[in-house]
Amino acid sequence: MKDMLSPWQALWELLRWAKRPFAALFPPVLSEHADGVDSFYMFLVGMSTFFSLLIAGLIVFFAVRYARGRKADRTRPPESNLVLEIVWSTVPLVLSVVIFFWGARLYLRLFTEPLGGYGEVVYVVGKQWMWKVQHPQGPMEIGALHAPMGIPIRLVMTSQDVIHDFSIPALRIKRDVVPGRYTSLWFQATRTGEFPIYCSEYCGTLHSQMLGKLVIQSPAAYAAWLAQGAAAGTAIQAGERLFTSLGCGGCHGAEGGAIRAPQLAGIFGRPVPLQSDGFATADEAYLRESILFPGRKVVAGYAPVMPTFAGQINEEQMVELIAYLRSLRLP
Ligand code: HEC
Ligand SMILES: [Cu+2]
Repeated sequence: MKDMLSPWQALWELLRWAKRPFAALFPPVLSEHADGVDSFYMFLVGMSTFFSLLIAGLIVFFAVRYARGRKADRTRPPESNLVLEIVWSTVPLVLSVVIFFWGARLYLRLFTEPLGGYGEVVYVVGKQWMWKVQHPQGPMEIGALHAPMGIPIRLVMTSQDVIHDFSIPALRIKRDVVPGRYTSLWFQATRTGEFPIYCSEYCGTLHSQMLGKLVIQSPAAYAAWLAQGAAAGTAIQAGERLFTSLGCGGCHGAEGGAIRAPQLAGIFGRPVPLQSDGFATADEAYLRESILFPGRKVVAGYAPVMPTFAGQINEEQMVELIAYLRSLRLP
């Protein structure tokens, strides 16, 4: 029994084998997720092909067999067939349930934090017509995303203007990038190389030129690249400069200013008690809202005196501020 494949594994092996001749038609496969998506796709195409051929074949078969003038038995037309009805109800039911759970599994994995957490968070800001990528501990890149192989990378994305869509075919991932909110994706590349990035939401005149390249490096090469870029200034450093120049430190400073304001060290990921009862989790969306619309969620025990910074900070500066706040650890 031990050496036998489970039905699931057998199906998996069959799909793997069936995918091979079509590999040239697909983008390169850069992650386990991409491989899983392809298997699912092959299953759907295979199933549709099977039933299309079956139905087309039966149409032709019956058309020929019962064509006018043909000698066929037309005396006892069947009125019902219980077995047939059960079969044609059960088979589609089972198949649609399989499709649902298989698809849901792929989808959920894409939106659930991997065991062991993310290795790094990278901020992506889309704007007409380019991708700006901010590495908290490294440089800002335009139209490129460097990432290490074998490490789960989380992308936190937003747009400066209209809706864009960050799409990396080799990873089989894409997601809308929407002004005014953060969306995220994650991936773990299984090999090194360069792969195209596209915008796949029509976003104006130069949409077709809103391209980028994903550069997957070995962890050592990536660390070297990051360190070299960091020399020219990191997102965290830019965020710290903004924190000073916008006067945030006047209230949130370590010594405490004239106005009592919450300590921001260690804030990221923490539950924050709110004046209006309940808690908010200090994630990227909460920090952004706290800075642009401080009145919406007031921290319990503080007066709503923080001024709004809406209109003073663009989305790139916002992710720099967030990267900085995120880097503040409790002493
Ligand atoms: C005039 C003083 C003042 C200034 C300037 C100020 N803040 Fe605040 N901030 C507050 C106060 C008071 C609160 C708590 C009440 C509230 O939630 O609005 C707060 C709340 C916050 C929170 C939520 C904290 C928590 O514990 O959940 C964040 C994040 C924040 N500020 C960031 C900033 C940043 C970034 C800047 C600069 C761009 C800034 N603040 C400038 C007074 C200030
Ligand atoms: Cu776009």
